[in-house]
Amino acid sequence: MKILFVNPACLDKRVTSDDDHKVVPIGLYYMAALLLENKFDARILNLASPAGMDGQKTQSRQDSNDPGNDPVLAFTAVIKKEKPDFIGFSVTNPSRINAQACARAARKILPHAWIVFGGPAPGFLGDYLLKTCPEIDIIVRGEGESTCLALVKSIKKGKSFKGKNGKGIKGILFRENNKIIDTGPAEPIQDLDSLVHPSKYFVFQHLSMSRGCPGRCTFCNSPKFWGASGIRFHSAQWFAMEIQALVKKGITHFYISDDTFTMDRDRVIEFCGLIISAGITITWNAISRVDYIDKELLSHMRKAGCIQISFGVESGAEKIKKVLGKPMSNEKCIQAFSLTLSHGIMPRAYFIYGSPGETWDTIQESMDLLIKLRPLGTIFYMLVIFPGTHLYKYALEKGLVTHEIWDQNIEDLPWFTLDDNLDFPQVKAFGDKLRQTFYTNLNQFADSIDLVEDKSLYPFHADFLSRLAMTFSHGEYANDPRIKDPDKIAETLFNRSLTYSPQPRAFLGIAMLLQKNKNFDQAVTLFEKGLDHFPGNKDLCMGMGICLMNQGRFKKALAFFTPFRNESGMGHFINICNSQDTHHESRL
Ligand code: B12
Ligand code: SF4
Repeated sequence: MKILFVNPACLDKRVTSDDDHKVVPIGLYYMAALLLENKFDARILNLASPAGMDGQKTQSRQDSNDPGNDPVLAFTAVIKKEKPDFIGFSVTNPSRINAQACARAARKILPHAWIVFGGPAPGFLGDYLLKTCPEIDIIVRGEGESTCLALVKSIKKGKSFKGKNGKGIKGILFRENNKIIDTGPAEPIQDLDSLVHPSKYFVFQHLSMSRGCPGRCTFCNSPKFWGASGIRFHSAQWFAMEIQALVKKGITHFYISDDTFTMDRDRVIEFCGLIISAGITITWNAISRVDYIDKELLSHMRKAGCIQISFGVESGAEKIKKVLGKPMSNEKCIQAFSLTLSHGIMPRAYFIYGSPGETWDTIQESMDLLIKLRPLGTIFYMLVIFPGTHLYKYALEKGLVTHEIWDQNIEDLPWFTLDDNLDFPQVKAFGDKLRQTFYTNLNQFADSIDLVEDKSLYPFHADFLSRLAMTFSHGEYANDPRIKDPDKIAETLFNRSLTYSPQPRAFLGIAMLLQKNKNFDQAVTLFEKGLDHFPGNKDLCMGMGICLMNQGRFKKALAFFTPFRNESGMGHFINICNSQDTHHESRL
């Protein structure tokens, strides 16, 4: 029996534009790994990425001959070739339109294939999707592994998953005699470690240690999705093993996607200890809440490779925080941001604007808080509401919306469209003002970083400052017109980095800035210093080689390139050096 799991694209325009929409949901890896372990033929097709996420057994759109930019065409090409018996879509609200289009196409091409929808959108819109999309056979609600395995097994044996008198497989919805049958919630998997390690079969960067969240934010459906039976965790050992397996497959940076990663601090400390004692060099980002952070925890996290923590701050106005169900005080947020930053971890703030009751006064309060938080990264979201959230329920009850809204070609539902006191130009202006406040103050935030005086953290401070400097000199902040003199900020940060510990990225960064200003002699001196500390470092050798080429010293440059002659791109530099007249150089 052939199973094809599909990550459908969000609305088409986003397909190639935003990396966040190309990620295969971790849940698909869990389910596919479980089925593979049970000797089923399971694959994953990523329609959200033209390039594809290419873990083994993951099929990208490019594999499918002629995907072009149309995910539905790419999908049909794959199913015509593969002829799966069971097609399982992982569906979010933004991807439901493409998922439905694929389901329609699949029904025509493979009339007998089972078409199954699971994931966040079907979790709360199951009835609606079954009513409006006759091509869907089954909706899986909530956690998928046990339900999916049971379904596939029963289909393979030709047994009915429907059962009699409602005794079918739990956790599903289906049609029978023009009625929708709901078998009720499935038993949550209590021991997450009993699941097959997805890394056994796939390669990926997003992963999570827990399922569920202690929060009750009114705009979020995650706690409800993962069930009332409480939060469940992988053991620290299982999770560390998963990371180590992925490191062996070449991954060095991870996105730890737990809703609130640090809610069980002792487990996180144990996990960090395992990573540190394994001696692997990795970096990772996490998401947490400002009331689940303390010094000891942060110190462990930093030493285990954590370089960024995102916190949902949402607003600086008490009135808005109340509406959003975020009880954390501004003081608590400020403390958490300063503590995180002081450990050399980049604190990133999520803000929401356009909430019920939002005015220029509440936006001003958010801006005031933003300045006090001094975040080094931010994401500003316009409030959108999804089924399964408290705010959506409120809107249904007040008659502001019906499920039929999802007939429209929209990814999500911005709150302002339901609110007489708000409109798009105003809400957009709120967002623009918040972003402007962040970017125009960012140089000051970067200038005033206060790091803890803990010698064991000095190499990590050096790493942090030089990483941040790179975002100003070459990364995300380098070409943003709202940021004043990013090279100057970068230079200061690189120099500060070197006061903590020698750091190849800092030597390289300063030398590159010097080169940019045609200050080749000083750049060479700095490369030499860097190479004294890190002999044979590839980036420093490359930089030195290029700098020497700029000085016309090709023969000398060649000596820095040749040890890396087999690396991609190096041949180009070697050829240039070889083709130059080196007689001239000997006189230099
Ligand atoms: C990490 C994360 C991301 C990451 C990685 C995304 C990814 N593709 O995994 C990034 C940052 C890239 C991201 C992006 C976005 N995300 Co996001 N994300 C999450 C988060 C925090 C964790 C996801 C996760 O790993 N869960 C753990 C795994 C095990 O669960 P899972 O993948 O959902 O799979 C399980 C079940 O859903 C089910 N299942 C899933 N698919 C299928 C398919 C079948 C056939 C079956 C049987 C079962 C099944 O079984 C799986 C195993 O138990 C969730 C919240 C949450 N805690 O779930 C939000 C969440 C999924 N994201 C959300 C949103 C809105 C987005 C964005 C649209 C944000 C934006 N405005 O740009 C984008 C677009 C994503 C997309 N492709 O549609 C919403 C979706 C709401 C909705 N109703 O649609 C969520 C639920 C957050 C929220 N509470 O609002 N996200
Ligand atoms: S927004 Fe974050 S903290 Fe709030 S309930 Fe959702 S996952 Fe939990």
